[in-house]
Amino acid sequence: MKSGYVAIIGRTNAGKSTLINKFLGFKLNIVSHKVQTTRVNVLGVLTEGENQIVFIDTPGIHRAKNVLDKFMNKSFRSASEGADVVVYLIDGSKLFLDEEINNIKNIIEKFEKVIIAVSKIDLAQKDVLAKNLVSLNELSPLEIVPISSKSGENVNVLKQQIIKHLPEREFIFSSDEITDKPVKFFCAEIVREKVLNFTNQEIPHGTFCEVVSFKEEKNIVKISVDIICEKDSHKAIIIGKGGECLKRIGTSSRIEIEKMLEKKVMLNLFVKVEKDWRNKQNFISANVYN
Ligand SMILES: Nc1nc2c(ncn2[C@@H]2O[C@H](COP(=O)(O)OP(=O)(O)OP(=O)(O)O)[C@@H](O)[C@H]2O)c(=O)[nH]1
Ligand SMILES: [Mg+2]
Repeated sequence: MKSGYVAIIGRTNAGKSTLINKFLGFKLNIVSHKVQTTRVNVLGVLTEGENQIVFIDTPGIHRAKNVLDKFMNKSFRSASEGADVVVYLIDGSKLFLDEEINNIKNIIEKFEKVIIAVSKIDLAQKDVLAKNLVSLNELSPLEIVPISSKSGENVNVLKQQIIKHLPEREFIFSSDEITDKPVKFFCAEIVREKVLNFTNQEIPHGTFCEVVSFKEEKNIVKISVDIICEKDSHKAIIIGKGGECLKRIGTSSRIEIEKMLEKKVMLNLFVKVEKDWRNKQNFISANVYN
């Protein structure tokens, strides 16, 4: 029997959450083409036969500009420290920067078991991918696996490599568990994903969503979610002309939450302003990381 924690780390937008969803075979984590989508560590448990992989989705590594960023960067470090295997995911479709190669070198020195996965190979031009793979030559991870979560190429190979390096251990979670987070967390995340999809510029990054009420009735679940943003002008954009934007966020969130809960949902959204919340330590500790 093998079981262990596997931290998936890497820069923002490398495709970490997409990869974990692909491993699990369903959408657990929210994903977007915008940077800094994932904000907290989320466990995704994959139990297959005698093996259990507990994936830790982490916020992408990025330069900290505010208190929230610092929290996010701490998350990937704590995930790596508690992990049996660390998978560093790097976007293979763009030429690797020396700075990132140095980062990976440090991670390989610091942690015992590091696998490098080169992502988005479906997008990568052949010469770019070839150059990228050459620039990894000087590193000595356990394995280097080029993958695509989109086409599925080598995702199984990566899974087998991860299992190879897992410790012999009883399962950490029971085999029917899939995550450490409550359903309310995922409801709020789905709404935040739609805000990311339907708004632009700095608005999505300054938005925080919270389920304030969750009432399960016989045939319907009634859910209220607060969308908290940083400025009155942002609130106006999220609501949109005649409430159009909020309506789109609401409809698309409701459809996805209904799919997740397998039940009809009535979703109420409220947009609120908490000025500069990303720099308020108390607000972040009390809300985002509780
Ligand atoms: N073509 C292609 N796109 C991908 C692949 N993997 C991820 N993407 C896209 O890359 C973008 C970022 O994906 P995420 O999974 O949100 O990236 P992340 O690393 O979790 O990002 P953060 O949470 O911000 O750290 C999304 O638009 C994905 O659809 C892939 O293998 N191929
Ligand atoms: Mg993510």
